[in-house]
Amino acid sequence: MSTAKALKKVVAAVILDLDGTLIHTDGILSDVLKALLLKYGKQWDGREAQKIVGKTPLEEATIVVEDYELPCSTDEFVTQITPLLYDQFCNIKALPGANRLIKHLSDHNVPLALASNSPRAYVESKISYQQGWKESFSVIIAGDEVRAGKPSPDIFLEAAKRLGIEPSLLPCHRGFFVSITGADEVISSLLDLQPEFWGLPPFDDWIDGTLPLETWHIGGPVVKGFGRGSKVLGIPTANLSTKGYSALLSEHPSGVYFGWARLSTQGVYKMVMSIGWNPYFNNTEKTIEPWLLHEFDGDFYGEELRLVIVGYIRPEANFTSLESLIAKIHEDRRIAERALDIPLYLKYKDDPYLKGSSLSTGIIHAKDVLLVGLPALPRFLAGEAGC
Ligand code: ADP
Ligand code: RBF
Ligand code: MG
Repeated sequence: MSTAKALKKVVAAVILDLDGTLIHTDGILSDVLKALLLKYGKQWDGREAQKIVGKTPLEEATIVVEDYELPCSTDEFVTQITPLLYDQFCNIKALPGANRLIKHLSDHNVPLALASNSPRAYVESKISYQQGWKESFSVIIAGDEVRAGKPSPDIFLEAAKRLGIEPSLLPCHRGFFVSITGADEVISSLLDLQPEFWGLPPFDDWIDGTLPLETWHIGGPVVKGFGRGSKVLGIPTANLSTKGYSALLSEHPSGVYFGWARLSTQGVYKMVMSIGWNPYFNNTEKTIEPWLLHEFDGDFYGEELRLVIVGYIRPEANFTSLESLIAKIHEDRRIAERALDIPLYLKYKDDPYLKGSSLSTGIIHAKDVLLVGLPALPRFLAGEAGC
């Protein structure tokens, strides 16, 4: 029996985290905190966003009240922020890959639980705006339904109990933990999760090395980059400024994408692009770098460039040599070039955004996906789930 088949037999359930895993909560949380802190004459600088996503309201309030030295108690802060948050839950977007994962697991009858540190009422409200989610989870467990929230294992133990599975199969004992923060498998987004790696049914929506996405747009004048695309790699990239795109960039994960590009005076071209930190070069800034798959006579800095992103190829990676980075980018080019001839992707060559006048935008990160009931781990997530 293959390892995957052997694993499949022992997968009992999947437990998913909500905030930052399935939904993009940072955005609304930042907006609400910004508005509330202004009332206290303070300016929200966004640094705490990562620190507080996934915490209980009281934990969140404690961090903000202390960090910003607010003249109110944490309870008062919770009372003030709660209605503001409720008003915004309808605006929280599902993270890329979330709907796909939930539908896939539920179509394959994999028992699914949602375990969130948020209070029950928040969880119910947040997921009520996400179509089909409530019915997909056989167990929903919230922070106020257990003695201690994550990182304590209580919430997982309770989820296991309600799912009717052996607590010994939990990650804190024998299962696996998939996370962006360091675990058995570290992924930068749900788009990179390979269920078959964990003995779960594989996704069947990849087409010739590409994953179709709900399209999103980005545009602006071509700006100067580090000047090494053409010079060092022989691969020119028409960089777009990330200014004004922070929400979009926090919503979509770093990685290699492809789609169509319009240069205002020249036409529409196939493109493959990298969004991220360029780990090979250790950049300290995120860049948006489309490579237009066409030979141009010269540069076109300053010209307006619009992109419609139609699919995903792979996460950003580091490489042991410049040659292997270049070879991989050329492989990305071949994949994109071929895929864009498929009607599914070809049709977006006519996307109104490429012609229209308004510049709108539309980017992930996954945190914790708990795969319960897999065999013992060689290396365990000490501290991750508090076990
Ligand atoms: P920089 O670091 O300034 O972005 P690059 O070497 O990556 O430098 O790219 C330089 C410029 O090359 C782009 O901004 C664009 O004006 C031009 N260019 C020429 N051909 C292409 C192409 N096929 N795709 C993208 N940019 C191109
Ligand atoms: N840089 C990386 O460090 N890792 C990558 O995986 C990576 N993939 C890329 C894929 C494509 C399609 C393109 C166009 C660029 C990629 N780059 C990657 C970015 C490359 O390092 C960058 O364009 C140059 O450093 C020029 O700034
Ligand atoms: Mg460039």
